[in-house]
Amino acid sequence: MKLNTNTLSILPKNIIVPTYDRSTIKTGIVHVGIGGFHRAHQAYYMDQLLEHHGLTNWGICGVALLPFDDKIYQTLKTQDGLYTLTIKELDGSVSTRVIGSIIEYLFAPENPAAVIEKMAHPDTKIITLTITEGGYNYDDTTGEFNRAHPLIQQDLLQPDHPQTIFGYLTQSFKRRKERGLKGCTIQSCDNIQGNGHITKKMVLSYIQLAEPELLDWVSHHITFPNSMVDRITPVTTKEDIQFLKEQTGIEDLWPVVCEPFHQWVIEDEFSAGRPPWEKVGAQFVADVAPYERMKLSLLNAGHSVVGILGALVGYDTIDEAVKDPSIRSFLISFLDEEVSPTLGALEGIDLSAYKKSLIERFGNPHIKDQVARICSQSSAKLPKFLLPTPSYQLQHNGPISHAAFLIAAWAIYNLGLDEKGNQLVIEDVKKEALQQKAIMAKNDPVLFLQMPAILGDVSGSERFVDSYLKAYQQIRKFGIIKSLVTMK
Ligand code: CS2
Repeated sequence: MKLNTNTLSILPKNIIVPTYDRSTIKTGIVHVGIGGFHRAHQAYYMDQLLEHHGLTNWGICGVALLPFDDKIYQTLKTQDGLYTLTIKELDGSVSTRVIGSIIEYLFAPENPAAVIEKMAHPDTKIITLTITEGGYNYDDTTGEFNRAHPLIQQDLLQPDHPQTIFGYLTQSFKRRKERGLKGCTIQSCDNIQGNGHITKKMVLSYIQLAEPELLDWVSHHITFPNSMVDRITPVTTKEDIQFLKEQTGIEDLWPVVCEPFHQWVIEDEFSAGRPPWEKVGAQFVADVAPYERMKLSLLNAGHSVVGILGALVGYDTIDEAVKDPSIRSFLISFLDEEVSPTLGALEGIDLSAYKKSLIERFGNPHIKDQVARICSQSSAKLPKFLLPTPSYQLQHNGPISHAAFLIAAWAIYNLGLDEKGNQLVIEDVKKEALQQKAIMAKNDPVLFLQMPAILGDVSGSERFVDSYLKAYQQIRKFGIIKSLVTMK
């Protein structure tokens, strides 16, 4: 049975479906980046609110921004914005629901004017973003906006046909100002420390180049709250599509599978109002920074550790890799000895319980989170997730050997083969440069560290370099698992 509005009422009884009248819901949120994560997280929270709290102003308009986002746009169009979310518990039990909160969808490359208008529409109160860690277009060392990016240059030349989020937002702000409309909130839902601050800085940097006379209006009418988002959502596989069909009879072109855990911690700075997300479990706090630090440097960096080491050993999924005793104990000592001391006060949070639950979540064998997904775009992820830890530890004369080991493993990973000799699937915008450095490093390992835009200041530390060199030689000589044992 194909999934769409007409088939909703005849789906099997054990499938939870929206009972609210979707045709009466207005769009209050424009979301850019309708990938798996958004559909497992924010769209899920919104669906809960629409279902249980009778709101009618907060439907989502999903925007597919990039040409290769065509597939998700076509899927949503075919299915009237509906899709299934299957939650797989640790004990193997499974529940499936249809999410109805995405009411509209637009494909930016096909109709940029419609996207600008939607963003500028008076009913649009919030524009939320999941544009990936690399999507904010800043240099990881300087923290400054990369104005030389070719798409940024094109947006400056062709403001009415933008290709980047910066071009779109600027045009929509301009229209709001010209029409005497109120402002709105831009809310990043990506994994970046201070994601609201970064978004603000990058958007203002672009506006400074494109429409400097708009800066004053933006600073008075637009807010950029920080938030921490969390729910492990693997890439959808053919098996997921097949499983859904076999179990429920539903043919969903792009279902989403995720873990049961979800968390959303948000700063309450919404210039044009917001949905009462706290009614469905979101936390509003004055300062999200400690929560972000905790999540990024334990969960996301922990993921990279398990992913990169696991890839080299030849594991395909995160649960297999984290169940390897050597990888697991390396992860635990990294989190306990190197990361935890950097986190500062975390009021009301039981850190050991949080770390324990992380290991359990990584080990969920039913969601089959892919090592390849975790390792993808590591050149954008490591500077945000992992490197702040050794950076802090170097300043405080603390331990850095696990972080250095991981960077050595990453240098070897970029050679493109696992230890069984199988080709690694490396997805990274900087793939070629990384591979070149990795090859050069075979003769002189320190050369891999000479990538300041990715590795920042750690490569300037003699202590870090020594530890990296030691790990590099060991891994090349004995392989990952034996080298991990020597770390104990
Ligand atoms: C992962 C995240 O992409 C990654 O490297 O660590 O996607 C992670 O699964 C989410 O942030 C969980 O909230």
